[in-house]
Amino acid sequence: MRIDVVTIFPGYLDPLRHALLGKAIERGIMTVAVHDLRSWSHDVHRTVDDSPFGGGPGMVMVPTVWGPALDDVAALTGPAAESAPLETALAHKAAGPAVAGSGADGDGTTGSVTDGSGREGDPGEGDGSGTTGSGSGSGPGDDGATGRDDRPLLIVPTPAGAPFTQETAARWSTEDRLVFACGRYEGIDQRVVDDAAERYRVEEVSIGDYVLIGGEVAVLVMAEAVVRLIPGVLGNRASHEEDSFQDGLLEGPCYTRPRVWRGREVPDVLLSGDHAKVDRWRRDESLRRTVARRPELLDAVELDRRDREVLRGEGWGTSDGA
Ligand code: 6GU
Repeated sequence: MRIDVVTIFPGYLDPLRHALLGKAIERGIMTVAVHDLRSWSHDVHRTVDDSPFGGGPGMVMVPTVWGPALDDVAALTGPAAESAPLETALAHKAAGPAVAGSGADGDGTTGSVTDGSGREGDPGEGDGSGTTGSGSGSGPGDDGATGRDDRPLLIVPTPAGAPFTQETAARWSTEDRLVFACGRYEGIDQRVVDDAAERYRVEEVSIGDYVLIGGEVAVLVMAEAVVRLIPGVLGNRASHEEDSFQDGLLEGPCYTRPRVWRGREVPDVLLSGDHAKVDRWRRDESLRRTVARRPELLDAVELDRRDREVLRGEGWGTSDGA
Protein backbone atom coordinates (compact mmCIF):
# COMPACT_ATOMS: atom_id res chain seq x y z
CA MET A 1 0.00 0.00 0.00
CA ARG A 2 1.09 3.53 -0.72
CA ILE A 3 -0.19 6.43 1.40
CA ASP A 4 0.17 10.06 0.28
CA VAL A 5 -0.75 12.94 2.56
CA VAL A 6 -1.15 16.53 1.35
CA THR A 7 -0.95 19.10 4.14
CA ILE A 8 0.33 22.55 5.01
CA PHE A 9 1.95 21.02 8.12
CA PRO A 10 4.11 18.13 6.92
CA GLY A 11 5.77 17.89 10.33
CA TYR A 12 2.44 16.89 11.87
CA LEU A 13 2.69 13.60 10.04
CA ASP A 14 6.08 12.64 11.48
CA PRO A 15 4.46 10.12 13.84
CA LEU A 16 3.64 8.03 10.77
CA ARG A 17 7.26 6.93 10.86
CA HIS A 18 7.02 5.49 14.32
CA ALA A 19 5.91 2.22 15.84
CA LEU A 20 3.48 0.25 13.76
CA LEU A 21 3.70 2.32 10.61
CA GLY A 22 7.46 2.58 10.79
CA LYS A 23 7.65 -1.18 10.98
CA ALA A 24 5.35 -1.56 7.98
CA ILE A 25 7.50 0.85 5.97
CA GLU A 26 10.63 -1.01 7.00
CA ARG A 27 9.20 -4.34 5.93
CA GLY A 28 8.32 -2.93 2.53
CA ILE A 29 4.62 -3.44 3.21
CA MET A 30 3.95 0.23 2.66
CA THR A 31 5.24 3.54 1.38
CA VAL A 32 4.29 6.88 2.85
CA ALA A 33 4.90 10.26 1.21
CA VAL A 34 3.96 13.59 2.75
CA HIS A 35 3.52 16.57 0.43
CA ASP A 36 3.58 20.22 1.41
CA LEU A 37 0.53 21.85 -0.18
CA ARG A 38 2.43 25.13 -0.42
CA SER A 39 4.63 23.57 -3.12
CA TRP A 40 1.65 24.21 -5.41
CA SER A 41 0.99 27.82 -4.39
CA HIS A 42 1.63 30.53 -6.96
CA ASP A 43 2.83 33.55 -5.00
CA VAL A 44 5.74 34.61 -2.83
CA HIS A 45 3.54 34.37 0.25
CA ARG A 46 2.71 30.77 -0.66
CA THR A 47 -0.96 31.53 -0.12
CA VAL A 48 -3.36 28.59 0.13
CA ASP A 49 -6.55 30.23 1.41
CA ASP A 50 -8.97 33.09 0.83
CA SER A 51 -12.10 34.52 2.43
CA PRO A 52 -15.37 32.65 1.92
CA PHE A 53 -17.92 33.66 -0.72
CA GLY A 54 -21.14 34.54 1.04
CA GLY A 55 -19.26 35.97 3.99
CA GLY A 56 -18.65 34.52 7.40
CA PRO A 57 -15.65 33.85 9.59
CA GLY A 58 -12.50 32.00 8.73
CA MET A 59 -10.77 31.17 5.50
CA VAL A 60 -11.36 28.62 2.78
CA MET A 61 -8.58 26.73 1.04
CA VAL A 62 -8.41 27.70 -2.63
CA PRO A 63 -9.10 25.33 -5.54
CA THR A 64 -6.34 26.82 -7.68
CA VAL A 65 -3.74 25.33 -5.31
CA TRP A 66 -5.52 22.13 -4.28
CA GLY A 67 -6.52 21.17 -7.85
CA PRO A 68 -3.01 20.95 -9.29
CA ALA A 69 -1.73 19.37 -6.06
CA LEU A 70 -4.23 16.51 -6.29
CA ASP A 71 -3.61 16.13 -10.04
CA ASP A 72 0.11 15.71 -9.36
CA VAL A 73 -0.34 13.36 -6.44
CA ALA A 74 -2.64 11.14 -8.51
CA ALA A 75 -0.08 10.94 -11.31
CA LEU A 76 3.01 11.34 -9.10
CA THR A 77 4.16 14.20 -11.28
CA GLY A 78 5.48 17.70 -10.52
CA PRO A 79 6.31 18.37 -6.87
CA ALA A 80 4.60 15.09 -5.95
CA ALA A 81 7.27 13.15 -7.83
CA GLU A 82 9.92 14.67 -5.61
CA SER A 83 8.48 14.02 -2.18
CA ALA A 84 10.48 11.12 -0.88
CA PRO A 85 8.67 8.47 1.08
CA LEU A 86 9.10 8.88 4.80
CA GLU A 87 12.05 7.02 6.12
CA THR A 88 11.36 5.19 9.32
CA ALA A 89 12.64 6.52 12.60
CA LEU A 90 14.64 3.31 12.89
CA ALA A 91 16.42 4.00 9.64
CA HIS A 92 17.20 7.47 10.90
CA LYS A 93 18.68 6.07 14.08
CA ALA A 94 20.81 3.60 12.17
CA ALA A 95 22.12 6.24 9.81
CA GLY A 96 22.76 8.76 12.54
CA PRO A 97 21.57 12.33 12.51
CA ALA A 98 21.72 14.78 9.64
CA VAL A 99 21.91 12.44 6.70
CA ALA A 100 21.31 13.46 3.11
CA GLY A 101 19.31 16.63 2.80
CA SER A 102 16.58 16.23 5.35
CA GLY A 103 13.80 18.64 4.52
CA ALA A 104 13.21 21.75 6.57
CA ASP A 105 9.92 20.62 8.00
CA GLY A 106 10.08 16.92 7.79
CA ASP A 107 8.56 16.26 4.41
CA GLY A 108 11.83 14.87 3.25
CA THR A 109 13.88 15.57 0.18
CA THR A 110 15.96 12.46 0.07
CA GLY A 111 16.04 9.90 -2.66
CA SER A 112 13.44 8.92 -5.16
CA VAL A 113 9.94 7.67 -4.77
CA THR A 114 10.72 4.00 -4.59
CA ASP A 115 10.47 1.57 -1.76
CA GLY A 116 11.17 -1.82 -3.24
CA SER A 117 7.52 -2.77 -3.18
CA GLY A 118 7.40 -2.57 -6.95
CA ARG A 119 4.10 -0.80 -6.69
CA GLU A 120 4.95 2.68 -7.80
CA GLY A 121 4.59 3.86 -11.32
CA ASP A 122 1.07 2.91 -12.25
CA PRO A 123 -1.17 5.33 -10.44
CA GLY A 124 -3.83 7.41 -12.05
CA GLU A 125 -4.56 5.17 -15.00
CA GLY A 126 -7.78 7.05 -15.37
CA ASP A 127 -6.08 10.34 -16.04
CA GLY A 128 -7.60 12.09 -18.99
CA SER A 129 -9.51 9.04 -20.07
CA GLY A 130 -12.86 10.36 -19.12
CA THR A 131 -14.81 13.27 -17.86
CA THR A 132 -17.06 11.80 -15.25
CA GLY A 133 -15.84 10.67 -11.92
CA SER A 134 -19.03 9.42 -10.45
CA GLY A 135 -20.25 5.93 -9.95
CA SER A 136 -18.54 2.61 -9.95
CA GLY A 137 -18.45 0.16 -12.79
CA SER A 138 -16.95 1.40 -16.00
CA GLY A 139 -15.80 4.87 -15.20
CA PRO A 140 -12.43 6.45 -15.61
CA GLY A 141 -9.90 4.21 -14.02
CA ASP A 142 -11.75 1.06 -14.96
CA ASP A 143 -8.94 -1.06 -16.34
CA GLY A 144 -11.27 -3.00 -18.59
CA ALA A 145 -9.72 -6.34 -17.70
CA THR A 146 -10.81 -6.83 -14.13
CA GLY A 147 -13.60 -4.29 -14.20
CA ARG A 148 -12.10 -2.93 -11.01
CA ASP A 149 -11.89 0.81 -10.51
CA ASP A 150 -8.17 1.31 -9.99
CA ARG A 151 -8.28 5.04 -9.35
CA PRO A 152 -6.65 5.86 -6.02
CA LEU A 153 -8.94 6.52 -3.08
CA LEU A 154 -8.95 10.18 -2.03
CA ILE A 155 -9.89 10.65 1.59
CA VAL A 156 -10.90 14.10 2.80
CA PRO A 157 -11.05 14.33 6.61
CA THR A 158 -13.80 16.67 7.73
CA PRO A 159 -16.15 16.87 10.70
CA ALA A 160 -18.90 16.98 8.07
CA GLY A 161 -17.92 13.58 6.70
CA ALA A 162 -19.45 10.13 6.99
CA PRO A 163 -18.32 8.27 10.13
CA PHE A 164 -14.98 6.45 9.92
CA THR A 165 -15.44 3.05 11.60
CA GLN A 166 -13.66 -0.28 11.92
CA GLU A 167 -15.59 -1.32 8.82
CA THR A 168 -14.12 1.63 6.90
CA ALA A 169 -10.64 0.70 8.11
CA ALA A 170 -11.07 -2.89 6.96
CA ARG A 171 -12.32 -1.79 3.56
CA TRP A 172 -9.43 0.63 3.03
CA SER A 173 -6.84 -1.90 4.20
CA THR A 174 -7.04 -3.71 0.85
CA GLU A 175 -6.44 -0.59 -1.26
CA ASP A 176 -3.25 -0.07 -3.29
CA ARG A 177 -3.24 3.70 -2.83
CA LEU A 178 -4.76 6.01 -0.23
CA VAL A 179 -4.40 9.77 -0.65
CA PHE A 180 -5.34 12.01 2.28
CA ALA A 181 -6.11 15.71 1.66
CA CYS A 182 -5.81 17.63 4.92
CA GLY A 183 -7.92 20.75 5.10
CA ARG A 184 -7.33 23.54 7.59
CA TYR A 185 -9.27 26.68 8.35
CA GLU A 186 -12.95 26.33 7.53
CA GLY A 187 -12.35 23.72 4.87
CA ILE A 188 -11.50 23.21 1.22
CA ASP A 189 -13.49 24.78 -1.65
CA GLN A 190 -16.07 22.09 -2.44
CA ARG A 191 -15.24 22.16 -6.15
CA VAL A 192 -11.88 20.59 -5.33
CA VAL A 193 -13.61 17.52 -3.96
CA ASP A 194 -16.15 17.43 -6.80
CA ASP A 195 -13.44 17.80 -9.45
CA ALA A 196 -11.11 15.25 -7.85
CA ALA A 197 -13.77 12.62 -8.50
CA GLU A 198 -12.52 12.54 -12.10
CA ARG A 199 -9.20 11.08 -11.01
CA TYR A 200 -10.04 9.49 -7.70
CA ARG A 201 -12.72 7.67 -5.86
CA VAL A 202 -13.51 10.19 -3.12
CA GLU A 203 -14.68 9.78 0.48
CA GLU A 204 -15.26 12.60 2.96
CA VAL A 205 -15.00 11.13 6.45
CA SER A 206 -15.13 12.18 10.10
CA ILE A 207 -13.44 10.41 13.03
CA GLY A 208 -16.01 11.53 15.58
CA ASP A 209 -18.48 14.12 16.74
CA TYR A 210 -16.10 16.90 17.69
CA VAL A 211 -14.19 19.50 15.70
CA LEU A 212 -10.45 19.38 15.13
CA ILE A 213 -8.44 22.30 13.78
CA GLY A 214 -7.36 20.33 10.75
CA GLY A 215 -7.36 16.88 9.24
CA GLU A 216 -3.78 15.94 10.15
CA VAL A 217 -4.46 14.23 13.46
CA ALA A 218 -7.46 12.48 11.93
CA VAL A 219 -5.14 11.11 9.24
CA LEU A 220 -2.82 9.67 11.90
CA VAL A 221 -5.80 8.01 13.55
CA MET A 222 -7.16 6.56 10.33
CA ALA A 223 -3.78 5.46 8.97
CA GLU A 224 -3.05 3.56 12.16
CA ALA A 225 -6.44 1.87 12.16
CA VAL A 226 -5.99 0.84 8.52
CA VAL A 227 -2.35 -0.22 8.57
CA ARG A 228 -2.65 -2.53 11.56
CA LEU A 229 -5.16 -4.59 9.56
CA ILE A 230 -2.72 -5.27 6.72
CA PRO A 231 -1.40 -8.82 6.99
CA GLY A 232 2.20 -8.91 8.22
CA VAL A 233 1.97 -5.63 10.11
CA LEU A 234 0.78 -6.98 13.43
CA GLY A 235 2.91 -9.70 14.96
CA ASN A 236 0.04 -11.88 16.06
CA ARG A 237 -2.45 -12.67 13.32
CA ALA A 238 -5.24 -13.47 15.73
CA SER A 239 -4.84 -10.30 17.67
CA HIS A 240 -7.26 -8.24 15.68
CA GLU A 241 -9.83 -10.95 15.50
CA GLU A 242 -10.61 -10.22 19.13
CA ASP A 243 -10.64 -6.45 18.82
CA SER A 244 -13.43 -4.34 20.11
CA PHE A 245 -15.84 -3.87 17.19
CA GLN A 246 -14.65 -6.91 15.26
CA ASP A 247 -17.70 -8.81 16.57
CA GLY A 248 -19.71 -5.66 17.17
CA LEU A 249 -19.09 -5.70 20.94
CA LEU A 250 -16.63 -3.83 23.13
CA GLU A 251 -13.75 -5.83 24.46
CA GLY A 252 -13.92 -6.79 28.13
CA PRO A 253 -11.15 -6.41 30.73
CA CYS A 254 -7.84 -8.26 30.57
CA TYR A 255 -5.34 -9.33 33.25
CA THR A 256 -1.78 -10.55 33.63
CA ARG A 257 0.62 -11.43 36.44
CA PRO A 258 0.77 -11.08 39.38
CA ARG A 259 -2.36 -13.03 40.28
CA VAL A 260 -2.89 -10.77 43.30
CA TRP A 261 -1.88 -7.12 43.15
CA ARG A 262 -2.61 -4.62 45.92
CA GLY A 263 -5.06 -7.14 47.25
CA ARG A 264 -6.92 -7.27 43.93
CA GLU A 265 -7.36 -10.73 42.46
CA VAL A 266 -7.58 -11.82 38.87
CA PRO A 267 -11.03 -13.40 38.25
CA ASP A 268 -10.82 -17.12 39.11
CA VAL A 269 -12.28 -18.29 35.84
CA LEU A 270 -9.21 -17.04 33.97
CA LEU A 271 -7.03 -19.39 36.02
CA SER A 272 -9.35 -22.38 35.64
CA GLY A 273 -7.82 -23.70 32.42
CA ASP A 274 -11.35 -24.33 31.14
CA HIS A 275 -11.27 -22.61 27.73
CA ALA A 276 -15.00 -22.87 27.09
CA LYS A 277 -15.68 -21.26 30.44
CA VAL A 278 -13.12 -18.54 29.76
CA ASP A 279 -14.69 -17.81 26.36
CA ARG A 280 -18.16 -17.63 27.89
CA TRP A 281 -16.92 -15.30 30.64
CA ARG A 282 -15.24 -13.03 28.09
CA ARG A 283 -18.41 -12.90 26.04
CA ASP A 284 -20.40 -12.00 29.16
CA GLU A 285 -17.97 -9.24 30.11
CA SER A 286 -18.12 -7.85 26.56
CA LEU A 287 -21.90 -7.83 26.70
CA ARG A 288 -21.94 -6.12 30.10
CA ARG A 289 -19.48 -3.47 29.04
CA THR A 290 -21.28 -2.86 25.77
CA VAL A 291 -24.71 -2.47 27.34
CA ALA A 292 -23.26 -0.07 29.93
CA ARG A 293 -21.20 2.10 27.59
CA ARG A 294 -22.48 1.68 24.05
CA PRO A 295 -25.96 0.10 24.20
CA GLU A 296 -26.75 1.20 20.65
CA LEU A 297 -24.10 -1.23 19.36
CA LEU A 298 -26.25 -4.15 20.50
CA ASP A 299 -28.81 -3.39 17.78
CA ALA A 300 -26.38 -4.80 15.21
CA VAL A 301 -25.25 -7.85 17.21
CA GLU A 302 -26.68 -11.31 16.92
CA LEU A 303 -27.62 -12.35 20.43
CA ASP A 304 -28.42 -15.87 21.57
CA ARG A 305 -30.60 -16.79 24.51
CA ARG A 306 -27.67 -16.86 26.94
CA ASP A 307 -26.53 -13.41 25.75
CA ARG A 308 -30.00 -12.01 26.41
CA GLU A 309 -30.04 -13.53 29.85
CA VAL A 310 -26.74 -11.83 30.71
CA LEU A 311 -27.99 -8.54 29.35
CA ARG A 312 -31.26 -8.74 31.25
CA GLY A 313 -29.15 -9.20 34.37
CA GLU A 314 -27.77 -5.74 33.57
CA GLY A 315 -31.21 -4.19 33.29
CA TRP A 316 -31.30 -4.39 29.49
CA GLY A 317 -34.77 -4.44 27.97
CA THR A 318 -36.42 -2.99 31.07
CA SER A 319 -37.84 0.52 31.15
CA ASP A 320 -34.81 2.01 32.88
CA GLY A 321 -32.34 -0.07 30.87
CA ALA A 322 -31.16 0.56 27.35
CL1 6GU B 1 -11.75 13.83 9.99
N1 6GU B 1 -11.31 16.40 10.49
C1 6GU B 1 -11.48 17.51 11.21
N2 6GU B 1 -10.88 18.62 10.83
N3 6GU B 1 -12.21 17.55 12.31
C2 6GU B 1 -12.79 16.42 12.68
C3 6GU B 1 -12.67 15.25 11.96
C4 6GU B 1 -11.91 15.26 10.86
N4 6GU B 1 -13.37 14.30 12.57
C5 6GU B 1 -13.91 14.86 13.62
N5 6GU B 1 -13.56 16.14 13.69
